[in-house]
Amino acid sequence: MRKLHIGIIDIVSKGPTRALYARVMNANLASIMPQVIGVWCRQLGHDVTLVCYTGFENLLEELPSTLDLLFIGAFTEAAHTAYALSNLFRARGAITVLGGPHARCYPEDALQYFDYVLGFTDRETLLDVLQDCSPHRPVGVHLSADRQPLALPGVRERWPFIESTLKKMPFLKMVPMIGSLGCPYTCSFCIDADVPYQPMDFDVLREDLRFLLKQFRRPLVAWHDPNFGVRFDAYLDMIEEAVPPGSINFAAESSLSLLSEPHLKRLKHNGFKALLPGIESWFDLGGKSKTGALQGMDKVHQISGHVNLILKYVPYVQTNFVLGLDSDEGDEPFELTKRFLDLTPGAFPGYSLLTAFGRAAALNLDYQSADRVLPFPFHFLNNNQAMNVRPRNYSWRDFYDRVIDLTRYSFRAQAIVRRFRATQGMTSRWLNVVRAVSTEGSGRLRYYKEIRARLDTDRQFSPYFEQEADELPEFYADLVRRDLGTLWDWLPAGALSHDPYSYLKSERSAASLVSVPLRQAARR
Ligand code: B12
Ligand code: SF4
Repeated sequence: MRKLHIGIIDIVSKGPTRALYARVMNANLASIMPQVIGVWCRQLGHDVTLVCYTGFENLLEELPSTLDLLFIGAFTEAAHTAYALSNLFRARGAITVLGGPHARCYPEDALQYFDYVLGFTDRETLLDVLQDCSPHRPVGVHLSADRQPLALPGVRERWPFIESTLKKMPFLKMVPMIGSLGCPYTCSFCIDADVPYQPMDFDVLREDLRFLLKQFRRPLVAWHDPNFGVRFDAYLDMIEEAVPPGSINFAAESSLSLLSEPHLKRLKHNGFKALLPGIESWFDLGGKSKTGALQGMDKVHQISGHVNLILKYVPYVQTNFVLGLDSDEGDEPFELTKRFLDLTPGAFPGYSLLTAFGRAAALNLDYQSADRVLPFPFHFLNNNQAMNVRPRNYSWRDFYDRVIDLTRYSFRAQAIVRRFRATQGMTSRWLNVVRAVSTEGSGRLRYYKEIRARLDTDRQFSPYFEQEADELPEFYADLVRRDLGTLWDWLPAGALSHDPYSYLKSERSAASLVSVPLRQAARR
C-alpha cells in the first residue's frame, strides 16, 4: 500500500468560538477513537496529522493541503460542521470518512456527504478503507465491524495525540481512558443496550496508569466507559496494583447501583473525584438506579440519601436527568426534581431533553412509528438545544414553562450558594459555580425562554413544533449560520434537513442499511 497523507479531525466544537469556557474545557471533550485511528494508521506506515477541533483552530493551516484521506469524528450536534468540512476537503482532493456517534446514529444521511461512513470500527475495518481509498460519490459506502473492537491502543500509544490536545488546556487537563465497552444492562433508550459488555486488556490499563504518572505530577483521568465499574473489584484491584492510592485523580460515569458505600470508600481511597450517575426519571428507568418499583417522592428520598452518601466520599457529583419522558405527566416530575435539589444541595443537576438520536436505540422506532419525531436540524440535537420527540403528556408550551421553571430553580443564586457550601474542594466548588453562571445555567435559561416566547410570537414556531409544517423556522437556520461561521459556505445544499424517519423506513424496507466488506461491495 502506498504511504498516504492522512488527516484526522476530532470535532468537539460546532464552529469557531471565543468563549472562555470553551477555551478552558473543550479539549477535555476529546474522543478516544480519532486518536486510535491515528495510532493504527501510523502503525501501518502512513503520515498522520490529528487536530482536536475546539473552535479556536484554523483547520486549513493545521492540516496539510495535500491530504489523501480525511477522517472526521463527530457527534450529531456537529454533523453540519462535519458535512461542511468534508465538502471543503473533498474540493481539495481528499477522500473523506465519517466515524463516531453521528455515523452510528444517522448513517443514511451521512452517506450523502462522505465517501465512507463507519459504524463499529476495528483495525480490519480501517484496513479496508485504507486499501480501497477511492471516491464513492454521490453516495458513500457504509462499513461496520460485526462488534466492538476487542482491543484498542492505550494511553502510551496514543500519547503523541493526547499530548498535543492537552497543550490546548490552560488548567484542567483530562486524559481520556477506556476500561470497558458495551454494558450488561439493557436500558431501552441507550445506544449500548444491545452491545455486549467487554473489559479492555488490564495489562494495557495498568501500564497506561504507570506511564501517566511519569508524565504528570497528579494526572486526571476521565474514564469514557459507558458504565464504569461493572466489574468493580477487578477494576479497583487493577488500579491499586498499578499506582499508589490517590496518586491519580479519576472521573467516571457510573450507575447508582454500582455505588454502594463499601465501593465509595474504595473509590475515595483511589482518588475518584467526580462521578456522574444517571437518575433519568422519578417514574421510570428504575433498573439503572436500583430503586426497583420505588416511584415519586419515595424514590426522591432514597436517591437523595444515596447521592448525599456519595458526596461524603467524592467531591464532585453530577446527577443526570431526562426531561420529557413518556412516564412523566403534570407538575409532579419537575416538582420532585426540585425537592431532590433541596435535599441534595451538593449535586450538580445535568438535564437532558428527551432526544431520539436516529438508530441509537430500538426505542426510537416506537417514537418514529407513533409519528412523534421532529426534523430539527442535527445541529440542535445535543440534549438541550432541541427536543426532537413530541412529549406524550405535555403541550410544548407547558413543557417549556416547566423546563424554564426547573432551570431557574436549579441555578438561582440561592441554589448556587447552597451547592458551593455543600461541596468539598475548591475545584469542585468553583466548577459548579462557573457551570451555573455560564452556558449550562443562565445560558440555557435564556435560550429556553426565547424558545418559549417564540412559541407564542414567532408565526413559524408553533406549526413546526406541532408537525403541521416542515418549514424550518428562520430562527434555527440563523443559529446554524452563525455557529458555523465561514464553514456555512461549505455546507452542501440540502444538508440542513434530514429524514427523521429513515431508521423506521429502513427497518420496514427490503433495502435496509447494509454494510459489507469493501471487496465484496466492489464485486457487486
Ligand atoms: C464517554 C461519553 C462522553 C464523554 C466523552 C465524549 C467524547 N468526545 O468521546 C463526555 C462526557 C465528554 C461526553 C459528552 C457529550 N456526549 Co457523550 N457519551 C459518552 C458515552 C457514554 C461513551 C462513548 C464512548 O466513548 N464509547 C467508546 C467508543 C470506543 O465506542 P463508540 O462510541 O461506540 O465508538 C465506536 C464507533 O462509533 C467508532 N468511532 C467512534 N468515534 C470514531 C471516530 C472516527 C474518526 C472513526 C473512524 C470511528 C469512530 O469506533 C468505535 C469502536 O467501534 C456515550 C454513550 C454510550 N454508551 O456509548 C455518550 C454519547 C456518545 N454522548 C452523547 C451526547 C449527546 C453527548 C453530549 C452532546 C452531551 C451534552 N449535551 O453535553 C456531549 C458532547 C461532547 C462533544 N461534543 O464532544 C450521545 C451521542 C448521540 C449523538 N448521536 O450525537 C451518546 C451516544 C449518549 C446518548 N445520549 O445516547 N460524552
Ligand atoms: S446502564 Fe447506562 S450504559 Fe448501561 S445500558 Fe443503561 S444507560 Fe446504557
